[in-house]
Amino acid sequence: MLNYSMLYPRETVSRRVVSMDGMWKFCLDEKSAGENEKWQEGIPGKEMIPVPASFQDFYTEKDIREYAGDFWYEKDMFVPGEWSGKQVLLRFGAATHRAVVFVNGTKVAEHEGGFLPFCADVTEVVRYNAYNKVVVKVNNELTVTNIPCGQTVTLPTGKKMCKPYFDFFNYSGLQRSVWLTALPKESVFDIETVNELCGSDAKVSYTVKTTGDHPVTVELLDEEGQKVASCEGKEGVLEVKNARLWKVRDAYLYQMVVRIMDEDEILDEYTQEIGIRTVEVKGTSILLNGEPVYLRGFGKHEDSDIVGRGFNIGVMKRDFELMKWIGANSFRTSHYPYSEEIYQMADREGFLIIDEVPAVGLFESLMNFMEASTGKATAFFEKETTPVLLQAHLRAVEEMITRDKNHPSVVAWSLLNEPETTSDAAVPYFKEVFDRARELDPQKRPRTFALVMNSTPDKCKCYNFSDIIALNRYFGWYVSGGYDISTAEVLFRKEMDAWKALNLNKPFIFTEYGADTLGSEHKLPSVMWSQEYQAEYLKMNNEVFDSYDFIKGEQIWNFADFQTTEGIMRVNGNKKGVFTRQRQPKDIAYKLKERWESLPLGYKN
Ligand code: BDP
Repeated sequence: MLNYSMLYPRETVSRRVVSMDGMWKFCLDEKSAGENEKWQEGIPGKEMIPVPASFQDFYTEKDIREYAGDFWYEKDMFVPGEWSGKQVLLRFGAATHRAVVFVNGTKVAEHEGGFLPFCADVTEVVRYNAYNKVVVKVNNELTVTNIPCGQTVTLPTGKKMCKPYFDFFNYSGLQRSVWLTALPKESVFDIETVNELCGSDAKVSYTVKTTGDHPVTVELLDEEGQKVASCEGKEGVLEVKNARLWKVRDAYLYQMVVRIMDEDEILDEYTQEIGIRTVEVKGTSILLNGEPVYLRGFGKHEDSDIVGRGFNIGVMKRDFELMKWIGANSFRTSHYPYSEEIYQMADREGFLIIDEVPAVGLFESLMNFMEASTGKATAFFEKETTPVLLQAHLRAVEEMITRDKNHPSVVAWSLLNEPETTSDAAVPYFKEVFDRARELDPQKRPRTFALVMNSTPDKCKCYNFSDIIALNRYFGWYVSGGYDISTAEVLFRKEMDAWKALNLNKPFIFTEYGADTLGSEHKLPSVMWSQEYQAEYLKMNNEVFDSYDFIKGEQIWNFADFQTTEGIMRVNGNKKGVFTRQRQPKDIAYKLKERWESLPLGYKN
């Protein structure tokens, strides 16, 4: 179990939250000498940088953008005197890929993994009613013992360079919000809920964990703030008469008010937003509240100009507006869990999320996209380091599910993206990851992973772990592109026929399909990279999707153009976006809108 609470910071009668976002001091540590030089007590120089943001795209020096190694942040924080006697925590939304946190020179936390939150308990080290110095040492090197996987090499110049086994830029830093919070000594630590529908009523079973023994009460409020159910005890069932269900693009949220009581006194209060809905897989159907849904939407990235992977509230808003405009109902958080605010927005807007752990690059290749269909084998799960990687992976699964389990928008867990599944060694690894997810999720949501093109029905040893089979397929792009698209279609149908013949009785979805397209290029007749070709590619793929009843969803790659490592296969980034990186539509967006708006929610059921 995690030794810190994953609950999102909220102010209530008993809790205080102060944002630490803004300008922080910043310094690169090329020689990794910071700790010896006592930077934990204060970092050198006067350079300032915004938080949250990736550090890379602010600067004009290529050496900074491509920097691999340690880098440091520093900020002074005032801790109010009236907080003495409370539990004081520093909470980082994420530090990519690993961090050590110091307060007033003392180490207070260490965390591995760049896309999930962690807390430092600073109760004993802070000075009250005074300023305190927070220093964070972050490191962005890629390894094969942590996810996402890659290498870090040393160039002849002596500089280190990251070589990702994945296709997105290795943005890093304090990319999400930092908070200073004060909790009562006895506090709510974790909340779990499970929904059951009974006619027009619903039962919400809950479990609350606290840090003490005082009794717990729970109230459920509707959107008008009216109490609709209540219960006592750390475990119980809230009986909701005439429950308003959380539905696709028609969300309804209840507030669950959890209190720790000492007689009439409230020791702690926490409010958790929940939606009442069920999700399950039955035969080849994905059911929400017992009704079939067909997924239409995107694989996305947290990626935008200037701030890179930094959480950007404006970009988030624009992305949801575009997804509504185009008639999408879902997205996958490829290839890492996103900022918590994005799930909150999806909860409100009624979008379905496939929540993905950062397990990408589990196939040894600097151009995974190019080698994905070559049949290449890299013995990825047979390395000496595999057990270490597995531990990091399991830990990320635990952090993700603990963080995201109460979001009604989260309807499935994606536990890996494009791993190497063709060797027997993958099987025990997969088993541990899939079992752990099942054990940790109180709602037992469907689990999946995205299959690379090498993972064909005859060669993949792991597809049976998935409750929903998710395919990443690029017929007509990496395979038989352009004028040869008719061959691509033949090969595509051949593969789908082979899946069909297996009779798996499971839903299939496409978690990736797409063609790189320059927003500036038109060509009649089409050539690859032109907007005309993107439309032809889409048409062929849609025809294949429509030919198989067991295909229950399509999430095109990608929502928007995004930054990658430079190279001959990428034109300043991956250009498979339906929208440009500036969030303007390419021509294909209008075609998708037409299709998605005309598909019924329960298409093919
Ligand atoms: C797949 C990856 C994705 C890439 C995409 C592509 O899952 O991250 O960006 O293909 O090549 O290999 O565009």
